[in-house]
Amino acid sequence: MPKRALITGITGQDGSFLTEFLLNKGYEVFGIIRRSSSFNTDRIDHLYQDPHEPETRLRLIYGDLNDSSSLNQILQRVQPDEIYNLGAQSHVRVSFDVPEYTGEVTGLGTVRLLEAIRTIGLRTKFYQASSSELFGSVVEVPQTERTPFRPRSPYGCAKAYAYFITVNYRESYGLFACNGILFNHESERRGETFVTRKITRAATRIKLKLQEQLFLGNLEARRDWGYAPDYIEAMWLMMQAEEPDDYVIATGETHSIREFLDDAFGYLDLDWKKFVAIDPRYYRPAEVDLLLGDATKARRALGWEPKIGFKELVRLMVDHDLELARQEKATQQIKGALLPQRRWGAA
Ligand code: NAP
Ligand code: G4F
Repeated sequence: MPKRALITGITGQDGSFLTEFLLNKGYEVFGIIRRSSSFNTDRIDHLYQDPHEPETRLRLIYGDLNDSSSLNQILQRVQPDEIYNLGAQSHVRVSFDVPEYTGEVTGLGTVRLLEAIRTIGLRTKFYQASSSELFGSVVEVPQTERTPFRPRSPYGCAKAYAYFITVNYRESYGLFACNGILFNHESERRGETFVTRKITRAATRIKLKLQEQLFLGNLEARRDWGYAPDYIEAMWLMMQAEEPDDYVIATGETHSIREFLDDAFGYLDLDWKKFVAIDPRYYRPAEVDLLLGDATKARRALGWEPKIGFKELVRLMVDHDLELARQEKATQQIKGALLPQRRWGAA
């Protein structure tokens, strides 16, 4: 019998890579999706098979982390061996605009799942997508599993609740539950309102004269950026360990937004200073200035280490987005219009 995994957040960056990873390992994968007025399965469409095919190993089910009854029904029906809770309102800047909603989805969504596991009596393993945002205004550099949490946003606070409730269910009910405290990880599938992808999309569109300017917020913040598929492997390794535990997953390198701009625009032979303007609406009421992780524990206990470094990450994202821009340019030449940068919202 193949193992069964249930993924919340399957339509997101990590959900899509995790689905590929688990299907390649022979798992049956069940994903919870939300109803949306437009298609929201772009990242997993290439994996979807005919649901009437007997060989189908990926199935999507409607549900929501804010809806306990849907979660209970799905868990009863699927009886998964492993649950990966990746679903979240995951945008830090947006969490200041919708703090209560972020608390519901990103914080309470976790206890809804854990309670469903407990009350049904499921013998499943549980992975919680914890975040380096927990460290917030950091009290030490680098950050490890022992570094105290000082979250700086409604998102960080919601993730702190989710982290501790996961530990609590492990300690109270003996559940195999682990927290992956993942530092920023990016890819060609990263959401376009996160800073790395916003930069690589804009730089490549500017290169092809599809866009004239890029509006950003704080350029001084520093992040420990890795490549998402490397981090997916770490999630799975945690779930295969003898005992459940919590792990920092990071590259051990930190870079500023400025350095990301240097590398992304530089790779395209462009000087970003000519194109980037500051728009204060992208500032956050409270900023996380510096993140730098120490993944020694994961390296020793799980044998995990990142394969893709900073420069390679920037290049692979730029290469991907340059191809997208070329396709866009071809369409534009037919339509004959210059599209501005999308500037809806504050992200
Ligand atoms: P993402 O691309 O923003 O994906 C978030 C996913 O959550 C989407 O599939 C989204 O569905 C789903 N979702 C949102 N609200 C939901 C709800 N009410 N019920 C069910 N699903 C809901 O995020 P990601 O980058 O893949 O990150 C995955 C997880 O890791 C998140 O929990 C994030 O907070 C955490 N994390 C990410 C990073 C990082 O650097 N990427 C680092 C640390 C932790 P729709 O497509 O329908 O919106
Ligand atoms: O790309 P970001 O929005 O990522 P952030 O806030 O670090 O959060 C991401 O990583 C967390 C892990 O630490 C995850 F838990 C979370 O779900 C998410 O995936 O912003 C990175 C930095 C910030 O300091 C921000 O102020 O970039 C700065 N920034 C500057 N201009 C900008 C912009 N960020 C965004 N999104 N948009 C800008 O225009």
